[in-house]
Amino acid sequence: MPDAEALSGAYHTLLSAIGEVEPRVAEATRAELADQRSSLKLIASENYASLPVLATMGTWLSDKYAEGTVGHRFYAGCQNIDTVEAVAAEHARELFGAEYAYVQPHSGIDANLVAFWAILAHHVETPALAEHGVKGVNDLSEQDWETLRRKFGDQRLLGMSLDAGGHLTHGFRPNVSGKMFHQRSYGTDPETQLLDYDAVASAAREFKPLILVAGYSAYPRRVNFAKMREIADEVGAVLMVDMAHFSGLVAGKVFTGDEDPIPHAHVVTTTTHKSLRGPRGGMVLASQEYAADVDRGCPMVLGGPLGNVMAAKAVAFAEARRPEFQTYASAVVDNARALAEGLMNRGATLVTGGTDNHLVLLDTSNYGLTGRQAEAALLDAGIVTNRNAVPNDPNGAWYTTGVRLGTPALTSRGFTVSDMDDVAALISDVLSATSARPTKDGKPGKARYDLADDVVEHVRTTAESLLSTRPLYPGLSI
Ligand code: DSN
Repeated sequence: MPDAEALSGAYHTLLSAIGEVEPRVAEATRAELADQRSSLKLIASENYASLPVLATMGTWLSDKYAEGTVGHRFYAGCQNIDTVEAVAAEHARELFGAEYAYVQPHSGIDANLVAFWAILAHHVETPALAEHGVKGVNDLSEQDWETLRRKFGDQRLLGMSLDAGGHLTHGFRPNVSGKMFHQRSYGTDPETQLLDYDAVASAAREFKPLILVAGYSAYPRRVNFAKMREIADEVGAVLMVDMAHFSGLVAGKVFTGDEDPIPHAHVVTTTTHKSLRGPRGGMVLASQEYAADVDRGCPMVLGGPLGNVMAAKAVAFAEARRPEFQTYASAVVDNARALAEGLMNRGATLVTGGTDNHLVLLDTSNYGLTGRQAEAALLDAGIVTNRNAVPNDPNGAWYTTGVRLGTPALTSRGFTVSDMDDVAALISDVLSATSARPTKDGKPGKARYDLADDVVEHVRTTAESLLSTRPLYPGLSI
């Protein structure tokens, strides 16, 4: 770690410079640190980046336009952006053992869009151009271009259903991916709530997708990517894995062999800020076969790459290549298991009956609460979570019947297995003491709830003492 005291001075100077221009922004920035320090952050998709990663984002690398790729830019003077992008990609390839890495995407959605277009380019556009004996789409006649456009819109994608833990970008209607593709979902076994590979295979045989998407944002178990590749190969599909949630566990060598998507998938996407603990952003990893098509990501679907964020990705990947990161990744999983056990020992029902990754999906119906009520009551007590649908959720995606809890952030703060049991006790105290408030016509309410002040007080005080032993950015006096 850098000298936090010296960095404190730098941050004070920075915040007063910001405050001279817009005090409300300086104040909100200070307040965010105070909030993060004083709450139990259990949002499975969040983390705390290191101070070097955060500091790397605040530089003039932000000021340069660099559309294109390393060495092939649409603007002059990109030599330094070339350096940071190449370093980030080199670290990413080494960290994940990938043939090719594209570090420009600004988010997970952007990374998925790049991947979708690369796959469409490779399997739809390139063959069409070859068939017409032309090099680019501009060389096609108007009629042939119309035919190609229809072909783009006629492709199929098979992904995990939202309530089983899939992600919106895996072909669902509220996202552009649902408008780009004909989509079908595979779910989980109704009894075990575990991924049913035979059901995935039958859906793939029947639907014959161009793209089989594996990966999740709320499934508390590991996936066998070797099996998913077998299914993709059998039906001639491209296997795309969205590892946004668990890329830190892949980087940290907790998910290896069949659970490591890199050797099995054609294309892998991720965010860089979740379990991977980097800056907010995205990335695509691919076999060499797809490299040229992925490289067209900007300006195909992305705006100008963020040089400062690519630099921060390079720093974060360098951190993740250190042996300590493997210790961290193992601790994330141990802590999730301890949290799950602590909750179940106190009577909670968890989707799939536990976890073997970084997250736990708690079914709130046991407490007579919707996910929304549980999320809000926990927040009152200083425990930050997010509501999440459970399989076949009777309350839909807005109110839901679950809360998702993840351990990457608290593990970064140094929380241990025994701390996680304390956290489970606090969650259980809050949910057991919360009751759903009925609506005016006496029906069970989905949003409002009652929670006694003394319970809030007790949980907040206990959480504060737990948090004080695991300070966020120790030594940083802001
Ligand atoms: N927002 C991320 C999550 O919370 O899982 C995924 O988009």
